[in-house]
Amino acid sequence: MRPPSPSGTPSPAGVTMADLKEARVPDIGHADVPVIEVLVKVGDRVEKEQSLITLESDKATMEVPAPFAGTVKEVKLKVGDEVSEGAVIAVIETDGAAVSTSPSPAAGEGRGEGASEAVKPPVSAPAPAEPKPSPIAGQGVQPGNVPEGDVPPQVRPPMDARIVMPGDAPYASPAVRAFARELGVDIQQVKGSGRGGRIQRDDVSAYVKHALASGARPVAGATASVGGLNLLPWPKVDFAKFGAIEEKPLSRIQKISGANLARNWAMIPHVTQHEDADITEMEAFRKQLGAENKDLKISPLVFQIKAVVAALKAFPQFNASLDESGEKLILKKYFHIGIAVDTPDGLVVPVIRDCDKKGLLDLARDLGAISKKARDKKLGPAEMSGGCFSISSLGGIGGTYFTPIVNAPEVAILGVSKSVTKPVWNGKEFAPRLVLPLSLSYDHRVIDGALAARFAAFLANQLGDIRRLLL
Ligand code: CAO
Repeated sequence: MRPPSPSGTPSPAGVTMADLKEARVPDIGHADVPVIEVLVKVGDRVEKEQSLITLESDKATMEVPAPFAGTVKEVKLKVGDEVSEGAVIAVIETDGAAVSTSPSPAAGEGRGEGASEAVKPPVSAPAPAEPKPSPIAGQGVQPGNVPEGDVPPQVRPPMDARIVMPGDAPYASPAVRAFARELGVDIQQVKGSGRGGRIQRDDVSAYVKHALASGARPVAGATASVGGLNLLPWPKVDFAKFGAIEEKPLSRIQKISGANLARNWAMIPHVTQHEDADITEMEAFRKQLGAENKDLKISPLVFQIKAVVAALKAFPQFNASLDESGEKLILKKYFHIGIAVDTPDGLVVPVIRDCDKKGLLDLARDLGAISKKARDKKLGPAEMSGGCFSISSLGGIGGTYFTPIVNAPEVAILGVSKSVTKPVWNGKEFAPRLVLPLSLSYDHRVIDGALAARFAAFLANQLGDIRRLLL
């Protein structure tokens, strides 16, 4: 019996608005191929070419697309059914446009385009589909998925199913691949839980959930090279099992700086060059300057800023950034220095501008002002941008050397540790000298080791010779 439908109901303009048609399995080159996925259900609206089912032969996985657009009225197959050419997949109520454009070889019989047939009793399946669907250019075999020899030649030309072959490629249907692409997931990374390791939609979802939980990037491609490291997921430990614990959420600053530090550490090939500077004279001068300017805190940092500016002028490659493509170096003609400031909420790096144009006292004032602003949480984004080079001083705290992380897109950073008085050989005897440990981390893509050693030695010379610094 013909199911009730608006089929044949004339529209106000006298055009047929809808009709029930069968979507059938086209010539797939095999008989009795198992259905492994039914991708639509009753009530779904399908577009022409939208996949209806997935079939899986010994050699290939195929998706069978809808030959016309419409609403699914009945699904005739279920997972596990074995089908051959002509089997009815679904009954679809087509819209007016589809009907009016469908060729109708036998007038009134509704034989339409592709492997479809207007519903008429009795519906017998499987039945030979005619006429055969014509191949659609650019569709069907996905490049790289199907080794030429693995698919019987007769399969492809007449077939309207899209084939995905496992081969070396992951075993997944086009719908699952499309889903993975939509989420930016590199399907090569996903482990399939289906039969024979087949990747299912749920596997992709689980992969994304896992990647998000572990903080890893699931995507492939340029920025995805970080995800491409194929890192182990973050260890999931129930710490409470081992003793009392307390949870403390990270501050906003910690979350932001943490994400930046992680990217910079993972993406920049870091090398750290260590050097000692003899700052005996510099320290004597600093104390003198402090005594003369009691209202101002003259931190050793202002001398370091001066020395860094001189070094950046002598080695312009350090006052540079790689552009986004990584193929061009942008050399800067200005000298804005970022200073890492430790605050109760985490690390921030405000920038002191035009350090080349400022004297020691100006720098001392600026440093005092930005570190206070940082600790009072009053720094604006503009005050933390535009830096050329950063200095991270742990000198007030202690320690010998460390490896600071380059503050991208800068290419180098100076770590300063606590100065100590050491016996230093002066050619005749050991003399007590105040020695400042310096740690210069640099982006090895931009800076060679020899250049970094020269930069660090230059810095030490500047700090060691107060006359040079004041020039
Ligand atoms: N060696 C020995 N003593 C040093 C020193 C050094 N390299 N650097 C500073 N000091 C002394 C200072 O002279 C000061 O002593 P006086 O009060 O007797 O003069 C004392 O240590 C405290 O200095 P400070 O650290 O408070 O101040 P600063 O001006 O030297 O530095 C600032 C300012 C904002 C950089 C600093 O307070 C700060 O936040 N440092 C931490 C930066 C940081 O966390 N870096 C890590 C980044 S990576 O996670």
